[in-house]
Amino acid sequence: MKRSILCCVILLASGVVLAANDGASSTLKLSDPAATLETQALYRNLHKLAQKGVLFGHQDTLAYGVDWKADPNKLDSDVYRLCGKFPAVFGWDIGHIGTPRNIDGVPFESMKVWIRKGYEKGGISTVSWHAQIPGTTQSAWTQQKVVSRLLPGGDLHETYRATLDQIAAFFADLKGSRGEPIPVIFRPFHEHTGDWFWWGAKWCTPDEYKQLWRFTVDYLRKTKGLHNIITAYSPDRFKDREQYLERYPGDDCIDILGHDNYGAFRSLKTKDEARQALETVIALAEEHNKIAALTETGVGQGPANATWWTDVLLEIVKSSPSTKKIAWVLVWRNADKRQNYAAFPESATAENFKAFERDPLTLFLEDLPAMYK
Ligand code: BMA
Repeated sequence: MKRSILCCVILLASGVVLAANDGASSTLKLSDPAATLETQALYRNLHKLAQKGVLFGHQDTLAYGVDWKADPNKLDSDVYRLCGKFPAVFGWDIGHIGTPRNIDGVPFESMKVWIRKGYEKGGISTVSWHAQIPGTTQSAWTQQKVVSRLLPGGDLHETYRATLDQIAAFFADLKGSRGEPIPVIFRPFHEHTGDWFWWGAKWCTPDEYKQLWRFTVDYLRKTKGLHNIITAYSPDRFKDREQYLERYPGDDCIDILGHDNYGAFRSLKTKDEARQALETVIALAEEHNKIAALTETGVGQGPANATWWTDVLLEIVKSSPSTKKIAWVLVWRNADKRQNYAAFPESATAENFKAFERDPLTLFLEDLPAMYK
């Protein structure tokens, strides 16, 4: 057998191989061999777009903004109010799944409506999970060794399965107009290089962390039959590629090599660290035939950061040919006047954000080609 054919057969056996007809040398590989066609298309198109643009994302953008809450029957966003375009990537969080409202008060039923509307408009939804300790109301920030107890054989394993059943029901309810499952990017157990969450590095071994991921993904895919899930791994700040990969669950489990980084993106004082972090994530994504993303970043929208969008964020993203290949950047939520990461009409960063939007590199919802075909 020719080496190239053999190679192809091996790849086909371990995941969905998506030919990348965009000049990229790699063969893109989605971890779910049974991913739906729309999920495969989204992954392929995200990779293709990443070669020429950077999608802008915002957490909870459709649900509320500074001083307002949305009506689920219409689409609104601080970003839209300011520049007339919506983010291309919609961030959501399923913390407090199993109750009517998420960790930040967003009703789960409304969240489903917004995910459906976002999809109909051609946008992309990514779902993080500030998970309470399963079966309890103890928050994600509970610093306690609990991961091993959730794994098969652990005393909380059945409880964990029940929580995953609730998540599976939420994902299964996301259907497009033809009844097709809506692809979503699932980003649980994030920032695990820190020790602030119960799944953080201090509270479980690398093996336990990987097992938690692998059990979760297998359960959603194989037991619950969900094939509309693209997974994102997102360490917080890391010192080198070894630390980035130390808890990586594997190419057959993960699709997006993400990174959460607020600290190094605050100002140009840490530009080198931020650039190197992006370069590492992008190089690793290329080596693993995956997609790289800056899954969380941002600063407050006050006068001290008036030109942050172009002079810091874009400056870092454009700092090398490699860094420009980050598929998206997502900024966190606009909770109120004190906690806000996207510009809004009265914010000190408003004019600069418009320049960021006009930059040819940035892509908003209205700039996207069809992502699901
Ligand atoms: C944090 C803050 C909190 C929020 C949590 C989950 O970074 O925004 O206010 O509850 O994320 O979204």
